[in-house]
Amino acid sequence: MHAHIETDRLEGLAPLTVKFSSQGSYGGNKVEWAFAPRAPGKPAMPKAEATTPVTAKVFDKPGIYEAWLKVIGQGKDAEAVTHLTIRVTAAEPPAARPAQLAVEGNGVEIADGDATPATFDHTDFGDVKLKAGLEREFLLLNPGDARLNLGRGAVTLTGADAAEFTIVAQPRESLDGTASSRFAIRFAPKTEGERRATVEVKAGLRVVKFAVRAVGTN
Ligand SMILES: [Ca+2]
Repeated sequence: MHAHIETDRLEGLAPLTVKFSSQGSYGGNKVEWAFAPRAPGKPAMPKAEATTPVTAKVFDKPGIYEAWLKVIGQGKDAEAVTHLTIRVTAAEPPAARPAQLAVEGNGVEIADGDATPATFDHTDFGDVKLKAGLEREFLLLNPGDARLNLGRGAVTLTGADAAEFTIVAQPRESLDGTASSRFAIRFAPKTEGERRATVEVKAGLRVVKFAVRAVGTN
């Protein structure tokens, strides 16, 4: 009597499915399969999980396992047992996402190239009294995993009326993965009327540009 295990693999990433066959065994007319984490010493075969010549087992978690086969014949003590080791390793963690640049106003993402200022994302400052001025905060985010390097003075203003808008607070010079930092723009009208400017946020080659608008009122 002889017990012999054939497998399609002996190791792999979790969850690992392994096919087992008792082909090569002889002298018996029944088989039993059992699987358990490898234990020190001389462990006994655990409770049978399958009784077919061919079976499959899914090892969900990383670890070292023993697969057991018992071949059972007729008569007392007519059996043979063997086991082999299956190694299941942890799946690779997902690849780190590169640094990314995103801007939010009032909790709403402002898309790169947005040329239509709106009150709901604070890009439209609305009516602002002469000499009063109004400050609006924006959030700069790095939704990636790698560090985002902004450098000094990452936020700039351009456009015909840029002189009436001022960056009063710059974001931090670098943002770790998933970190954020605020910046603020102040509008202080010199005369009545609509004013427009373009905000540019730059982090290396990554740029987000969007329009802001305000109206000076008496
Ligand atoms: Ca818009």
